[in-house]
Amino acid sequence: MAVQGVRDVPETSAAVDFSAVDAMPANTVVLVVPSWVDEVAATFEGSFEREDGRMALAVALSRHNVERGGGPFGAAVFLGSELVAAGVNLVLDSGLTIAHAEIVAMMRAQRALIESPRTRAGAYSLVASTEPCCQCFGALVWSGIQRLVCGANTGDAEAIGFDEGPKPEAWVRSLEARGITVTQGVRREEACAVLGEYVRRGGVIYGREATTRSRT
Ligand code: AZG
Ligand code: ZN
Repeated sequence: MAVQGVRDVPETSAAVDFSAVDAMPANTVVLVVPSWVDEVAATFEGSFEREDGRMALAVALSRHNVERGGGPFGAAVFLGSELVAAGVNLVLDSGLTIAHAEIVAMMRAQRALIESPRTRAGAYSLVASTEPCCQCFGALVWSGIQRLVCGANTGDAEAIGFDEGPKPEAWVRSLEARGITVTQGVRREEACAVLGEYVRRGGVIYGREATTRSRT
C-alpha cells in the first residue's frame, strides 16, 4: 500500500479531531463522521418531498466536503422524504479507502436503524451526488435499499481522474433486475460543478494506491 500523509491535506485535518480514533485499540476500526455533516443536514433549507430536493442535500454535502479538503462526493439515505442518514467521502480523513460517501451514508443508516428501528414501512433510497463506483454498487446490492438516485455520472468522475472501477456495463439494468430502481442525472450540472471545484483546488485524486493516514 502506498502511504500518503493525509494529515497534510489542507483544512481536513484541522477540522477533525483524531484523538478518539488514535486512542482506539488496534483491533477496532473506527470511522468518525465530522459533526458538520449532520449540522449541514439539519439546517438544510429545502424540501425533501421531491427527489430533486433530496439531491440538493447530497450535492450540498459534497460541496461542503470539498471546502473542508475532503473528496467531492456526498450522499444520503432517505425513507420516503425522511432523512435517515447523511454521508460524505471520508477517505482522506480516515485513511480508509472504503469510506466513500455512499458507504458512509449506508453504514450510518444501518446503524441508525439498529438503534431506533423504523416501524413505518416504505422504500429506502440512496441519493448520491455521483453514480456509485464498483465498490458502492456492490454494497448497494446487499443493503436493502430499493431506489438509487444519482447526480453526476461515472464518466464525469473519471474525467477528473477518479477510477470508479469495473462496474458491469449494464449496471443500471442489473440493479433494476434486483428490484432497485435507478434515476440518473438529477442536478448533474451542480454535482459536476463540485467535481470541477475539487480539481480547481488541487484536490488529491486517490484511488487504487491506497491512502493511509499515519498516526503522527
Ligand atoms: C467515488 N465515487 C463516488 N460516487 N463516491 C465516492 O465517495 C467516491 N470516491 N471515489 N470515487
Ligand atoms: Zn464508491
